[in-house]
Amino acid sequence: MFLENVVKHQKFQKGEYDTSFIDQTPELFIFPKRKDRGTKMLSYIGNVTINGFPGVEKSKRPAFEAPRIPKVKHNEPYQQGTKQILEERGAEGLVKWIKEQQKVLLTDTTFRDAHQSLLATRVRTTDLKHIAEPTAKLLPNMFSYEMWGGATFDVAYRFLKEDPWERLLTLREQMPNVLLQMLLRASNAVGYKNYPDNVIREFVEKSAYAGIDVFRIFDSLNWVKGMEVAIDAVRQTGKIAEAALCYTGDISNPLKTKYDLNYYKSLARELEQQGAHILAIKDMAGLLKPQSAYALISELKETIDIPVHLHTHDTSGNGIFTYAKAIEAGVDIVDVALSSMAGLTSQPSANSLYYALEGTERMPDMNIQALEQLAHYWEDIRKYYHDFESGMVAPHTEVYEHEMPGGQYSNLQQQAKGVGLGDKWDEVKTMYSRVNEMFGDIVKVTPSSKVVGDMALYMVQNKLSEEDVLTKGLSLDFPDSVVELFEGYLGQPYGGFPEQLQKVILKDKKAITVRPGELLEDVDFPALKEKLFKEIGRQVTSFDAIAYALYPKVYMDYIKTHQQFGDISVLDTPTFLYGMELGGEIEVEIETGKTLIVKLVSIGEPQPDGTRVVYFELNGQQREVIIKDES
Ligand code: 3PY
Ligand code: ZN
Repeated sequence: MFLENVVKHQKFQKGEYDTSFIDQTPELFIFPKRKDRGTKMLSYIGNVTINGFPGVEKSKRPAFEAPRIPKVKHNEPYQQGTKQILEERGAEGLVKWIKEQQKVLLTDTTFRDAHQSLLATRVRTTDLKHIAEPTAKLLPNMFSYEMWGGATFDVAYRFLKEDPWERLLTLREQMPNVLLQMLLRASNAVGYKNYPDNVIREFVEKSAYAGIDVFRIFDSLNWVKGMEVAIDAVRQTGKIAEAALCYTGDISNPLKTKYDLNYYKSLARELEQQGAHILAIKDMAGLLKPQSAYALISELKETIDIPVHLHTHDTSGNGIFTYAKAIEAGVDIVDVALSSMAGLTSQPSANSLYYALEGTERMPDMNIQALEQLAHYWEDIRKYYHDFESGMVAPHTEVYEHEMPGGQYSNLQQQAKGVGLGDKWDEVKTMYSRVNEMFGDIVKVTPSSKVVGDMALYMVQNKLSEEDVLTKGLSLDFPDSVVELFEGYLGQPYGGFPEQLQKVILKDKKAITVRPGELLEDVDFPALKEKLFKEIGRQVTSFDAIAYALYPKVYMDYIKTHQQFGDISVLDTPTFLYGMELGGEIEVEIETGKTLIVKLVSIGEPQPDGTRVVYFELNGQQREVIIKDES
């Protein structure tokens, strides 16, 4: 199979290969699934049917309608889009093209931030795959599709037990005409801590190779030094380095002076000098008010020469108004989500923006019927993931007080429940903003936002006030994430750390002020691959090696699940999350043209050793699996 992959590969056929061919072509090592996959899959289905899925209420499988997939002609070619502009004119040519556009351009975040913010990042590749081609064919005029990075990488391995690289390769194939975009946490890559420079470079190179065109790069403290390596790595690949300033505070509030217009202007200048092709304003909590958006965008357009791309969250309900003002002020690109995946902690709705701008000269080039049809699909898909919804059902203006990012709200709420503070959620939110003040009013976005959240939970749990922290701090064991922040391992905050607090948190530890990457030793990838090869007993791709370098434990747990159950990413989502009903039948396409028909026949009574026999039919043949009943 490997040889077959090699000889069929475009580069091989064109003779464009040398000794680096195999190393640079890691997808060749994605091997066909193992032979006993039928039984392994039945074990998974039996297990989830009996024991349920973490985070999903164990109940009867709801009756879901088949999702409405808009029909597009598979054989018809894709309309050319921004991807071809990048390929033909290069990064600088694409930037020039953006600046020439009169209409506002759009990025659709439905495949990434929308579900990260509404559904705890749980949307699976199969649900993205089924709508990828219709999306790219029906909305070929999008600037980009944000579909990777942020929390999706970790969640894919950790909870969905699927390979995020396969997601990227699959979507790239199905969406060849529009730029694909990812969110990169600069030196934190797609993780929660700083990684060695060569891990960042390797990650960027392989992501670009696998299909990412636009890298939105941000530092969780707006520390430009922490973004240098990532920006440079992206520029080296010929792709688009979109450097973000994270918006916090309120430029129109005269009492909030730390992050004022001048702060953002000089940050934008620095990012442009650092090599950004595009400037992103990353309003991760949705704090940018309409009039402030007008002021900020107008000033930035005067200050820098690169295009400006605005990202917000609609938590307060003011998102469309903010975009209208930003568009009036000349913003080049804005982020939206399809209506059924928009609003609340997600992005403002593309469908609403269409009507808000109808008839104006900056009206974006999009087809409202296409938006509505695609939104139907997502309306159906969203139901599968109901148990991961945050429970927020109405605009939440308290966000202007607590400043919690859209993607953090439901996560912190879960974390609070996990430590028994579910009934103290209001207190936790208030404490979150008090901790922010105590930390010196820092930028809060992954991972710095997580540190603020950890400290807020710690203080509520231990009934501590700010004064207690300062007076009793030397005898307190603060959460590791808090210590690391104050040690400087996430970088340096604007204005520095509050000194007295830093002393009690660090005790006798020393803080660093240099870029953490300068102190971290490079990962020896060949040695890592060899070690991993011994552990997992199969060829190790560069993709596997990066995943292991970023999250060794999460990656190894994923491998174990894979060994136990095989490739469960091929299961439909209702079966994956809820299992099967007695007498139910499903079809599973395990590879193109090869389908298994699975019927759940009966479930035996629990045995004294706590197991049950689950009886299936697999393509008409009786099969049984033994499952441990965890209840
Ligand atoms: C992430 O880092 O995942 C974010 O979405 C931050 O806003
Ligand atoms: Zn966001």
